[in-house]
Amino acid sequence: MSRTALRICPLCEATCGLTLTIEGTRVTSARGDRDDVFSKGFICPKGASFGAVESDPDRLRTPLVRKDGDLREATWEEAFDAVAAGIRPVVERYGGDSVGVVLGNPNVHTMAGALYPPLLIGGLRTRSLFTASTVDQMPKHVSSGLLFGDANAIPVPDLDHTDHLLLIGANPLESNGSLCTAPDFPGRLKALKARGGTLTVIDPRRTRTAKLADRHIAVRPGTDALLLAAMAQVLFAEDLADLGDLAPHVQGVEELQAAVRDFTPEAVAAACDVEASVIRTLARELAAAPTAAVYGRIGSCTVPHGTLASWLVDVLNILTGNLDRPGGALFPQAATDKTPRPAGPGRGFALGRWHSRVSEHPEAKGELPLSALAEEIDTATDQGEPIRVVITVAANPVLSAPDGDRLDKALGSLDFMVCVDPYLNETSRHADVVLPPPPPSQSPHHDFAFNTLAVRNQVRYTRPAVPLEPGRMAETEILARLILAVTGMQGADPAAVDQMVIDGTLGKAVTEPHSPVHGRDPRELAAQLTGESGPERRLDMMLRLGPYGDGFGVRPDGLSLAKLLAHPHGIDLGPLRPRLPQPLKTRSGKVELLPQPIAGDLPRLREALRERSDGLVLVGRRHLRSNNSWMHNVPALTGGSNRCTLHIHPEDAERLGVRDGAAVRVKGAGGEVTAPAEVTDGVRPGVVSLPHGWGHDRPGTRLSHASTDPGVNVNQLLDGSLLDPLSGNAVLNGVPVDVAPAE
Ligand SMILES: Nc1nc2c(c(=O)[nH]1)N[C@H]1C(S)=C(S)[C@@H](COP(=O)(O)OP(=O)(O)OC[C@H]3O[C@@H](n4cnc5c(=O)[nH]c(N)nc54)[C@H](O)[C@@H]3O)O[C@H]1N2
Ligand SMILES: Nc1nc2c(c(=O)[nH]1)N[C@H]1C(S)=C(S)[C@@H](COP(=O)(O)OP(=O)(O)OC[C@H]3O[C@@H](n4cnc5c(=O)[nH]c(N)nc54)[C@H](O)[C@@H]3O)O[C@H]1N2
Ligand code: SF4
Ligand SMILES: [Mo]
Repeated sequence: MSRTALRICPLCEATCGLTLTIEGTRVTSARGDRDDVFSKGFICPKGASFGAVESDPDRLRTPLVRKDGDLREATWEEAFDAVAAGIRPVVERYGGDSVGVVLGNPNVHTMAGALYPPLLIGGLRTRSLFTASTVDQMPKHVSSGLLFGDANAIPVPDLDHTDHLLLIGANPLESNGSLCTAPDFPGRLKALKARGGTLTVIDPRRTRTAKLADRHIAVRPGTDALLLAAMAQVLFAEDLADLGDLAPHVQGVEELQAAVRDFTPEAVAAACDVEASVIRTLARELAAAPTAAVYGRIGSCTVPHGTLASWLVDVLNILTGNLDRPGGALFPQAATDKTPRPAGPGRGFALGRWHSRVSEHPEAKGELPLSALAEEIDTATDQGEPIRVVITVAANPVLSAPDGDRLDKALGSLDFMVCVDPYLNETSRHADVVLPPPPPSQSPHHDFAFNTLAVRNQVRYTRPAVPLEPGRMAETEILARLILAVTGMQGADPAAVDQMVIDGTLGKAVTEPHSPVHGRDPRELAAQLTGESGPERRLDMMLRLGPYGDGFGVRPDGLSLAKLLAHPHGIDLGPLRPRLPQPLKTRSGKVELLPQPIAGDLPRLREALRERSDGLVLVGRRHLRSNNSWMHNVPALTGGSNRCTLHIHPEDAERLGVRDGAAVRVKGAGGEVTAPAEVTDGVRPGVVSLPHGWGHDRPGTRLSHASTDPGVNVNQLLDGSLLDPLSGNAVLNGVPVDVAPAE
């Protein structure tokens, strides 16, 4: 007997609603849910392989605990006892900072990852926090923090209504979008063109997205900040800057004008390898469009001037009056956002409140650069204790961060390591305890993070489609128990963790004048919460306190968990709407257009005008049927064009004597790898491309399919020293390399 159940897809940021077919406890197929209020039936090949992804026989079914050097299957009780015994003595002797917490990308794709890590970090009192953000979007957080006073206030292009989209360093036809949650991104781009809009793509590769564009500019990698600064300069010089309704909310326009004055198109053209006249045209088109949105992603973030480029993306939106207006770039309002407080000055955003021990990198958003994790473990200084224990949750930094070999060695030298991960992979092979979450069909799902980045306000929740198998533990419970184990409360009831959050949140809400529950009794409110589990009760609380919530009875038609459960395909909350000045939390209460740290970084950008090298630089790429490091073990998603090859332009190939299909050696500051060449004019001359997440040839892993075609780890070419200084983000694109035929 088969049945169907709904499940939001967790495999990328598009958050498509899926209809799963289930036989017994097995997901046998997945199709798009046509009634989903947001995705309306869209599905991609990864979503269609949902069943294959989760039934991978290499997925761990029980915890593993290291005994006499080997990882062996163990009970949950043994596993958490081992965690407490391994971590507590280290915390007591060396303090919380001696425990490094590493959070990987899939945390933003699970409810557990949204609800528990803050408590883990708070409970440990550790400042040794490293996440995938510093190999990804930290520059955007920093620029938003500085411009708007809130690192999480990220404007999203109004994809469905804009007349002109300028897309920089993003390839949504493969990635399905990022920091812009839009199921069927490809369809939405085609709709933009069908309604007469224009698409411009800036990318050193002629990607599938670039092929769709009206204009493709194959910029030299790493130079977008120069190009965007020149566009801003043109807007001022040609009197095209027009803030419109934004003007009263923005300060620093004149200072900005002065700051970009010398970044003329002529001055940047050679560095960017884009003609000055083309840069002028880009600026004019942006200003002339009835509405327009500038949007930058990986290729604009993971570069030496990532924060400046991210800042300039919003500067251009602001100067053309497109920030916070329909058709431009707007701030979404998610159902689980905090109760909106009245507009007015806030606390602002601070950078560098503390520094890493070894290289003294400033923290950003409470995090240290993932690039610095290895040295924080393997280097002694007189500035405090090194990291002796690492806890990873959904992270594979041995492949995703620079210099995996060094990190690999460092992880092997730890006193103790715990990984919450479904796989025994390049990172978790070093663990003393592995705690495997259940497959996604057995987990509830709500997108806490991606709804704050979605092109339409909407809310959806799916309960587990399949009941937890015997012997499994929900990831929410794993993390709650982990928190108890590392804070000296091993064995306590995990429900206490949720109750603590509920009591704390409601206790605070009743004291806030702007809260719908101001002045009420928190115990009375807590008693009203519904839900089958702690996480569900927390979701109910957040929905009810949130911007669309029922305010615990104040707005009876508002949102609650019960209401959401009554709408299994989700609830549409309408298009993105102007919200300024409410989201601003700067000290001035305005958009601060030229914040001091940005002004302080502009001289470095000016220097980049002079740095010219004629050597090859490396960029990455993504493949539709893959996802970072962890989907190469699923046969249905591998093979074909999804390969770890070096793309190289025919001119460069000829000059270097590289033949299509032949092995080439690629050398960077951090090491050397050998991969087959794929000669293609899909990359511009001077640029080569290797995808990331490969290199599955280390011993002690359980990745039987991935290890048959391991590929190479592109991040071994990096030594971890190249960072965007303001954000601590790793430079992963535009990295100098040498390429030669392999002997
Ligand atoms: N050169 C280069 N390097 C890059 C990038 C690049 O473009 N170029 N991209 C960077 C980016 S954007 C990112 S986000 C990072 C990603 O880097 P990471 O977050 O380190 O890597 P992932 O491969 O996404 O997966 C992390 C781990 O999550 C586990 N996992 C999967 N599902 C679950 C789950 O439900 N629960 C738990 N607990 N674990 C799960 C997987 O088994 C895997 O071990 O890589 C970065 N590295
Ligand atoms: N299929 C698939 N989907 C994914 C992922 C995946 O691994 N596979 N990963 C997910 C994650 S974690 C993320 S963060 C998102 C990322 O989403 P996207 O940012 O859309 O990802 P990419 O496909 O890496 O696109 C980055 C583009 O930037 C270009 N680029 C490189 N350097 C530069 C430069 O200096 N300037 C400019 N202008 N462009 C440059 C590259 O050629 C590439 O085409 O994708 C998510 N979705
Ligand atoms: S686009 Fe992303 S969310 Fe949608 S089905 Fe594919 S992997 Fe899943
Ligand atoms: Mo990412």
